[in-house]
Amino acid sequence: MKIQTLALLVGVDLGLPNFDTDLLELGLLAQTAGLEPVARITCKRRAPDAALFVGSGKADEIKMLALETGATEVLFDQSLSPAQQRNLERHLEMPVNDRTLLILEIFAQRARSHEGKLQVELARLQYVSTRLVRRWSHLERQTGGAGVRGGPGEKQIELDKRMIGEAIKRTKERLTKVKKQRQTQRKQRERRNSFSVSLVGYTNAGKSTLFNALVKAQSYTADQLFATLDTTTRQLYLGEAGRFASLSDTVGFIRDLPHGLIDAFAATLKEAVDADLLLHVVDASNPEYLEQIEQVQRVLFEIGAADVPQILVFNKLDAIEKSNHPLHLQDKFDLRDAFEGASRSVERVFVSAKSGENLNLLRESLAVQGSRAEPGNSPQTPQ
Ligand SMILES: Nc1nc2c(ncn2[C@@H]2O[C@H](COP(=O)(O)OP(=O)(O)OP(=O)(O)O)[C@@H](O)[C@H]2O)c(=O)[nH]1
Ligand SMILES: [Mg+2]
Repeated sequence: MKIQTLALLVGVDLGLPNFDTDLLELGLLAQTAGLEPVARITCKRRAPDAALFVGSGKADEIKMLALETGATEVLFDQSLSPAQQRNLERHLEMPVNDRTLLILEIFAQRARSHEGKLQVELARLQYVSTRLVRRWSHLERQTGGAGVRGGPGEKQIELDKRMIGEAIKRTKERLTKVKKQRQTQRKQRERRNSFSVSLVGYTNAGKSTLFNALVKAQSYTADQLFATLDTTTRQLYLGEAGRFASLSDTVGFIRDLPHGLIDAFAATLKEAVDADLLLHVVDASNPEYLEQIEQVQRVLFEIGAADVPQILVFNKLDAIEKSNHPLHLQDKFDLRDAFEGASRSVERVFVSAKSGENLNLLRESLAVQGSRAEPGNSPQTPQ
């Protein structure tokens, strides 16, 4: 039987927007990474303490709470500097990690394709190069050391910066090679000339569930964050438009994605959103849905995909109380209401990917967009 590490969650309110009072997302990230959250503690500070991030009184309180609840690891919702993390570990006498590391860890566990694994490995090496490698050892034990990380963590303590630097260089070279191969494959795909649609959205919004419902494929879905990392593409017939669309399921977005991962996944994401149409899936039952739309729009903006035609799919209609159901299941949504950098309104459709409710409405919209995109360009038309 696998013994789960019990984790104590800590949130420090520095007066920044998006402070998660209940540490719900951190808890879900912890669970996804295989840890069990047993207690939560939050505090307010004007600025982080240079040495411990929190004050020493608070640090003592955290230690007490860990002892009381049996927690053997502490997780911070905010990013810790290497020095703060080290000092905290010394003070609390247990591993201390942050949100960034959790996300890296989940990506490492989830990556399946060769390219995905290399990308995560690169992000991990870059993260590790600024810190003691020791922090990885407990996670390695927990996941049985399998997967991308390879060798045992303890030995890696001896890895000096130069060796990590060399590993970074090698990984980059391998990535370049894999990318070249993929580009060739992609060119072949492009020749098929289908209308390309990509699902994007905050992690856990229901992209894979919708993907499956639309193409009746089996894409991995789970009530976990980042269940999907690799892009999957399937053909979808748009009856009314008389043509095929290629539908791609992609990695989910999240606030404060670690920088290494943004760089690592930017290329994959950019390719995924290099589509004729984006289906931006939103968990409409989540109280934070507006912020989640903002995060997604921001990333799309940053990777230059702000102007790609978009349909907002407000998913999980079945999970919204009947009294809160919208009057119209199809309307316009002004993206500026969620993200100030946006500049347009887009079509919005309410659906339930789970029950299938209103998926016909979405299919109709897809067909309309599909026939609009390249008039007269049916799949039979040779290029
Ligand atoms: N109630 C309800 N739950 C849904 C619906 N669609 C998806 N879910 C649930 O939401 C959770 C996440 O669904 P996924 O399809 O894995 O979400 P995703 O956006 O692909 O997530 P990542 O791949 O992790 O980014 C799962 O537990 C689904 O069963 C829906 O229409 N209604
Ligand atoms: Mg998914």
